[in-house]
Amino acid sequence: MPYRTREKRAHDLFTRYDGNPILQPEDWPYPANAVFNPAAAKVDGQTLLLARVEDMRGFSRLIVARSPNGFTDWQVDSDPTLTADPNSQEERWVLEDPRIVYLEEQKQYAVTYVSFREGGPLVSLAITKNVHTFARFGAMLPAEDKDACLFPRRFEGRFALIHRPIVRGEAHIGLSLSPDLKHWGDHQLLIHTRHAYWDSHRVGLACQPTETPAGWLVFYHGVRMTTANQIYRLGLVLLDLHNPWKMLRRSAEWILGPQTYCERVGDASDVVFPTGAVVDEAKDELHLYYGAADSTVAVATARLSEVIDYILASPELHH
Ligand code: BMA
Repeated sequence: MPYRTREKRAHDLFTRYDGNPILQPEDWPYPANAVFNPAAAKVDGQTLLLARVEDMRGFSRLIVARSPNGFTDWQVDSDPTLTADPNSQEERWVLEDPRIVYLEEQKQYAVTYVSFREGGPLVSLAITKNVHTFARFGAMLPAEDKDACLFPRRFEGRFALIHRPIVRGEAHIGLSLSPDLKHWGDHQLLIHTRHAYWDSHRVGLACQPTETPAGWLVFYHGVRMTTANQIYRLGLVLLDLHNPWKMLRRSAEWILGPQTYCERVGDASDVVFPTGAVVDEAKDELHLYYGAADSTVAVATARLSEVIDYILASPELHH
C-alpha cells in the first residue's frame, strides 16, 4: 500500500515489484543497520547485486547477493566482497555506492565506488573477472567526487567516465576521458542542475549507462531541497551513441520518486537512489535496483522499448 501518493504516475514507466524491499538488514547473517544502493549485473545467468552494507559503527562495505530471477531467493555471501583498507590514504574508512559495468576489451567487470580520504569522498576503481577477487586501481580523480561509472568501451581511443564532482559547492554530472584508466583529462560538464525544477539542488549518476540503438540511456538522481528534507528522485537523459559527451534529450519530469513506505521512511527519508540496472533485451525488460530511504534495496521494472520511446519524446537539446 502506498504510504502517501505524491507522484503523478503520468507515464507509468516503472512498476514496483510488490515484494519490495527485496533486501534488508534482517537478511544479513550478521548485524547490519542498512543494506542499500547496490550495483547490479547479470553474472553466470544470475542477477548479482553488490550491495552497500552499513554496520552499527556507520561504516559501509560492499557485499554480493545473488538471485536466480532478480526478485527472490537471494543468497548473501558470508564474507564481505570489498572492504576499506585502514592502511590506505584513499580508502581508509568506508566504501559506498558501487556501480558495475562489463569492459568489453578487458573482458572483466569494472566496479567504481565511493571511498573517503580526509579531504572528502572520491571515486575508486577495481577490476574483476568474478566479482570475488579484485585488482584495485585506487582513486581515479581528486576529492570531492561521487556517483561514477565507466562506459563499457572506448570512444575515439579513450575510456569515458561519468562522475559527479563538487566544484565550488555545485553538484553537476561530468564526463572525463582516459587512454589507460589511470590518467584522466578533458573534463567536461554533462548534466547540470536545473533551476526551479525537481533536480535543482544536485544531480548525480544513477545506474550504469544502458546501450540502445537510439543512444545511451543514462538514469540520474536529482535532488530538491525543501524546508523539511531533500527529496531524491530519478530522471533520464539520452547520450549520443558514438559521442557520449553529447546529450541529445533530457526528461523534464522525474520518472520515479519516493512513494511507498520503504522509500519514504528510513535513515534518510524520501530517497530513491538507483545504482544498478539489468537489461534483458529479448524480454524487453529493464530491472532497476535502488536504495530505498538509505535503508533497504528495492526493484522496479520497465519495458525497455517504452523507456526509449519516452526519452525520444522528451525535449530535444540544441547545442
Ligand atoms: C547521497 C549519497 C548516497 C545516499 C544519498 C541519500 O549523497 O551519500 O549514498 O543514498 O545521498 O541520502
